[in-house]
Amino acid sequence: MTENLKRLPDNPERSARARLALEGLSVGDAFGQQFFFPWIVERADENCLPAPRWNYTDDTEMAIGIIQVLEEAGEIDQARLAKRFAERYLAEPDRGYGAGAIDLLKRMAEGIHWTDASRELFSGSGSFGNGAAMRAAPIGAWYAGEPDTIIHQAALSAEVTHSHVEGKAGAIAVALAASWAHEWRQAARKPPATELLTSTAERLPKSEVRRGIEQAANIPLKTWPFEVASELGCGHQITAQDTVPFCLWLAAGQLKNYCTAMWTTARIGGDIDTNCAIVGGIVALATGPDGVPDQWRAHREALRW
Ligand code: F2R
Ligand code: MG
Repeated sequence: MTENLKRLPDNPERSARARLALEGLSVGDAFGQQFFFPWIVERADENCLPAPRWNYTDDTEMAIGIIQVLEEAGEIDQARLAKRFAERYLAEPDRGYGAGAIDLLKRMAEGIHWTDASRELFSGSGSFGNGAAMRAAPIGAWYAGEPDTIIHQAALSAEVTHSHVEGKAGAIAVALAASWAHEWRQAARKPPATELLTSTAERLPKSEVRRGIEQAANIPLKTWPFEVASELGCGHQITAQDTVPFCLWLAAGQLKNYCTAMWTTARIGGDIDTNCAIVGGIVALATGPDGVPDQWRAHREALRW
């Protein structure tokens, strides 16, 4: 991939990678969301998938918005992204958006500039929810192999809704991990999976997210995931700090099998749709398109562009 292709809006290779990340993310989001229904949890296992239709949530809505902007503008144009997010929210407000996100998107739709709306959230500290991370895998896929650009573009994408450093760090971490997964798939000699964690952490701004990923890198990938969830958090707080380190640890341990990654993630609990979206977006880039089974894709509702 040459650097001079970066800004061209019409870039089929970048687009195909971003859409593969979206496929993993959206199927994961819709699959994970099923596990909030107790009657589904009771029955579902590897031999009995939750019955269709699997509706997707805000994670997928916002990831589609990101790809639309990348395909139109060739980069994260923040004004365009804010407009897309607000339009998509108004068209379908019941996709399970976070409380701060609803407040923000309503204000943006009313014409308040995104910079003010985003900075004013949570009494002026900005959001550190996991919402910027949940939609970031397509950015890492689009700019795969260009870590400096990924850091810049993922931060731009986060800032529109998550101006807090932790919110931005979560988005950068997921985008870097997605790029790493793509490169891992391409590599003739595969680097060890823990490198997903170490190479991501070393590029992050000083933050709780970074500290959590450094901690995750020291936990053997064969450890019982419930134990790791209790150590790192698994999204019960809906924040980047409480979500991203565990999701990256799960993805590193399940690079070869999308379905196993999804079942493992869903069974842990926590923020299940978002955990599955983050892990799914990364792992799909490691497995390639064949990793996400046709049956799973068919169970997810059709994506509305
Ligand atoms: N939130 C949900 N699901 C529960 C809501 C369901 C919904 N009512 C329905 O069923 O219709 N899911 C989605 O939210 C998460 C992404 O959240 P996002 O976009 O980051 O939102 P928000 O509100 O900005 O942040 C989430 C929470 O984090 C805490 N928080 C963030 N910044 C904070 C700060 N500066 N100070 C203190 N707390 C902060 C708050 O508790 C926020 O509510 C995903 O799970 C997505 O699927
Ligand atoms: Mg959601």
